[in-house]
Amino acid sequence: MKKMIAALCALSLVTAMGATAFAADDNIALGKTPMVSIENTKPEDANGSYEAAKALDGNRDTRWSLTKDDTKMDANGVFGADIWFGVDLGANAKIDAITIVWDTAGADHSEEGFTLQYCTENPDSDASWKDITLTDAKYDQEVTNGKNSKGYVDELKFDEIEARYVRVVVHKATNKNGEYKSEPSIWEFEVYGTMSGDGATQTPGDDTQTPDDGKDDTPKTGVEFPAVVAMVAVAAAVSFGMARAAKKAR
Ligand SMILES: [Ca+2]
Repeated sequence: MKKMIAALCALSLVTAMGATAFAADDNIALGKTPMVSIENTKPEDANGSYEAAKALDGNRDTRWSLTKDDTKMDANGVFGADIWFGVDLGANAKIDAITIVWDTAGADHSEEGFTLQYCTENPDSDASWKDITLTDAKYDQEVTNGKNSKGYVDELKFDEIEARYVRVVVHKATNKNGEYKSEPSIWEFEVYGTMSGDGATQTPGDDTQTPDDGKDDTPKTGVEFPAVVAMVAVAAAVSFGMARAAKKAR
């Protein structure tokens, strides 16, 4: 019993620290709530499923993807214009870098291919979103993810801003010359910074911005689980102490 309590206490301490101790270079989008402009209809296949949460799961071998049918031509003949993918960080955060690991298919991953935007409230209104001005950027760095899947990494830096909602708006889902048309797809969308104040706590139930909140969308990090573990550990320790005290008293 003593060992179990000690283990529970140690686990609760470690998990609680993990939930609240943010360093400046943490990916604070990890496990947060995804936001997308159109619902995903790409069916599960041998490589898994493609819901939006797959671009926030910390695994560069799982991805969010639309289908070619989802990706329409707009009135100006631009394929895939204004499709966006984003994240609700759950609270305001100070951020200064975003890394996008694109799939080989889909959007133009270069400077002209997309815009980063942010806001602190009212994400349903386009008027809320402001463009992020980059101060440094490295585009199209080819990488191999697991299972030999290829990706292109864009490392994007900017002066620190405060934001709760962050998104990448795709201008066209083609290559640089507009020749190859394919659906936008992102292996991983990483946002670097620190949560403001008590922002480590994700707003409970605030998933209204997630059109595709499917079965696997549940954020994989957050404070709810450590909090429960801590409460169980404390309760166990208290009851154990009381039992010992009662035993001594006898
Ligand atoms: Ca992933």
